[in-house]
Amino acid sequence: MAMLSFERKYRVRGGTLIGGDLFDFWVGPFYVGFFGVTTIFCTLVGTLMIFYGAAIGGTWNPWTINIAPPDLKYGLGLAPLKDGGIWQIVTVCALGAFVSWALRQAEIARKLGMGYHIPVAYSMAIFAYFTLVVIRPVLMGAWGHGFPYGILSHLDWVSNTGYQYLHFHYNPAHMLAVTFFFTTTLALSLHGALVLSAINPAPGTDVKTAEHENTFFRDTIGYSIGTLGIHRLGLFLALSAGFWSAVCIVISGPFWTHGWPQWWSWWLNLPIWS
Ligand code: 07D
Ligand code: 07D
Ligand code: U10
Repeated sequence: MAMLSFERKYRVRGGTLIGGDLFDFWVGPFYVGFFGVTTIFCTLVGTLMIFYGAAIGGTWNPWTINIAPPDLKYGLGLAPLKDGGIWQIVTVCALGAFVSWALRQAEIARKLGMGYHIPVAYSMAIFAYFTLVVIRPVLMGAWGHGFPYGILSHLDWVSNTGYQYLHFHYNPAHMLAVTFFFTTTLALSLHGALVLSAINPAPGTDVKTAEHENTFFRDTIGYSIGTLGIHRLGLFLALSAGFWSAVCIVISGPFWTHGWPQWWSWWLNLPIWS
């Protein structure tokens, strides 16, 4: 079906989760919907607060702008605006915008009669962020454990937090997350390369089919996961990377306070060695 006639067929009202027909329209290429409005609203307020924080923060250098979380002394309470309150408002706006975006994806999927795979997948990223700025700080008793909003300052936070546990690479959940990230890129490069090699061959040669793709991997490694299977695997790998990332940081502090290398002493303490 030509794109234009397809668009005429699906760009119709219905399928919204909330708001009925109220925001059920498009602006240029963008679907609006109730959650498009809440996305725009939260993004605007959050961005304005970042600009306000930058204005009183003494630098307009984009790399060094820093919106810091409150001092630990404020615990889980509200902090004064200029002493971490901006960070708290930005966090609420960010969560509002991210969740709105996921729900807007869900509405668009409903309109198109598609599955909810994309909003579910994106929710894993939101979950990782939520773990960093809500779940872990709440478990540790202070918003000050969240990470600061700034391009370089958030890197400082990651490095400092890592070294608080001496050697973050020894965190077993971090190992799993890193391995899933690496495997995701391996899978995507194999998949991208395989598809291009089959359906975009040299000029003058025939386009190949899924049979060729299956056969390539049977010949190489003895097994082909199949054309649908590779997408299931890719989604699983990527979601696992995000999931184990959230796990690796939420256990650091709330459930393990020593250095991560020490965690492995269970291995040396196994009775089989004595
Ligand atoms: C390519 C899609 C496009 C998205 C982009 C990001 C902003 C921030 C805000 C000045 C893959 C847009 C950026 C809106 C501007 C202000 C206040 C996605 C693509 C281009 N990080 N991080 C980056 C965020 C955390 C870490 C870059 C966000 C955790 C390390 C960018 C979050 C930890 C490195 C960025 C977040 C952590 C980075 C490129 C939220 C563990 C780098 C991101 C909301 C996860 C790299 C200077 C990218 C870099 C980098 C954004 C959280 C670690 C600025 C929005 C606290 C080690 N992070 N990050 O391409 O170059 O993502 O940093 O959680 O080396 Mg980060
Ligand atoms: C949180 C981003 C969510 C984003 C959202 C969307 C916008 C809109 C708009 C573009 C989770 C935002 C959207 C703003 C933009 C437009 C238009 C993603 C998030 C919702 N580490 N480490 C990880 C590696 C070391 C440490 C995760 C590798 C050191 C700490 C991952 C190495 C020490 C933390 C990872 C390495 C250390 C991590 C990050 C190598 C430092 C975390 C991915 C090769 C000395 C963080 C949940 C992630 C984490 C994390 C990888 C090294 C510390 C597995 C490969 C040894 C403290 N590290 N790390 O989580 O788990 O993405 O966060 O050395 O907190 Mg690590
Ligand atoms: C994949 C695929 C595949 C494809 C694909 C893709 C995966 C096989 C078929 C897709 C992949 C790619 C295209 C490759 C590149 C992608 C990446 C590398 C990923 C990273 C992406 C980016 C960096 C791009 C990011 C861009 C974004 C997020 C777009 C930004 C847009 C907006 C912010 C607008 C969003 C619109 C909204 C929220 C609603 C509509 C709103 C408006 C138009 C604005 C006007 C507002 C209103 C009308 C609402 C009113 C607002 C109110 C009332 C608030 C007022 C408040 C006040 C305070 C005033 O597998 O198949 O190929 O292509």
